[in-house]
Amino acid sequence: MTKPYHIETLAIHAGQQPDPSTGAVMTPIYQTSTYVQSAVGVHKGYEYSRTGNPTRTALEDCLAALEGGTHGLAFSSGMAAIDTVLRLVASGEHVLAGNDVYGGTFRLLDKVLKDYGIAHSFVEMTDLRAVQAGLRPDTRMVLLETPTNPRLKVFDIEAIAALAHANGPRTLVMVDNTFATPYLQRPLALGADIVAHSTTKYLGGHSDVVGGAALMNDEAVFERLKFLQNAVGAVPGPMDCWLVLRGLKTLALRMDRHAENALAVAQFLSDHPEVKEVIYPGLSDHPQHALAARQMRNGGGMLSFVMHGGVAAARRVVARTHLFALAESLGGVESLIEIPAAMTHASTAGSPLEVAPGLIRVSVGLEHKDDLIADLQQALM
Ligand code: P1T
Repeated sequence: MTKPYHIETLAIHAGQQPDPSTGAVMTPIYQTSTYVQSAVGVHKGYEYSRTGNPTRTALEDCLAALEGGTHGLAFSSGMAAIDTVLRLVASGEHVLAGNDVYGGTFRLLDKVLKDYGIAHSFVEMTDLRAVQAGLRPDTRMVLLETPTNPRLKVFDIEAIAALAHANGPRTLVMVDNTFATPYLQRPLALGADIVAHSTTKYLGGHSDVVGGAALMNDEAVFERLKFLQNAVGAVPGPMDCWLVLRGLKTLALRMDRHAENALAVAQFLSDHPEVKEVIYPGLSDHPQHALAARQMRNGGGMLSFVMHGGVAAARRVVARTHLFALAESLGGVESLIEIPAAMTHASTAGSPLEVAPGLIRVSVGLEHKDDLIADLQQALM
């Protein structure tokens, strides 16, 4: 049912039909580890829930449809999804990554995979010449987030995918679409080979589940990743799949309001005398605003800012907000605030990806924007 429907409709229906045995309109939570076989190897398509589970299948099909992919795989976390995709890279091969990524992705490359003979380098992907110069004959994977976590850089997916594919047939492009979601941007249509997600964030949308996903079109890539998903085993349980499915139904509504609120908060912060810099792709002074306007439906719900008063002022602000909870993660209905250098990105300390200690990151939620602005106003005083 992919082709003729808009993403709002796919988010509610793709992969989901009324349950054939009961008529239940909502996908049941198939809380089972195994499935009966009428004779050895004769079954209804499911043998064991690490390999496949009907609630998970519904989520995988829905997420694939939203990203415009033919195949989807769900994982137990965003890191599990990224780790499994990176197992396409063999020892002796290279990963070229953008120079701003989630701290866990940096840690996986720098503190885990390096020890297994997988090399990596980070480049400034707003500079296409740097991308070109960073590609090597042994580059198997180009990995980027856009907008990036936490600096909200916007990278040109189409141009980077073209450079990567010109490097040779083995070079694949993985875009972590967690910040934008398929409602704002669809990397597969722009040339990416694989889209990765932390479904913990906007896709689940309610801060009540940890999950991940990988979506793609290429049959051979899917078959290998499906094999790895089963062999490695980082699969989500049916209840977690159901929570993400439930969250997805309101994705379009939520993302429009997240962006409306984030723009209002970004404009308020930009006008505030104590604020030195605001980074939000939806503001016209963002360095890649024109690209963001072309590549994304709106500016999204994430922004970062820096106070004139530096680290001390930043720590004071995050301790004084009431509606914005001081917490890691993002993408839920409630607003969150954090200091990446000390929290989500602590693993980058001492590396070229180290985040400035005074940078404040905000996940703008769905509360009334006037209440959010008033909360920041009193915290900044
Ligand atoms: O937390 P998990 O579901 O494993 O997802 C990891 C991940 C992957 N990619 C991006 C862009 C992410 O932001 C994350 C998780 N990020 C946070 C927890 C955070 O607060 O930034």
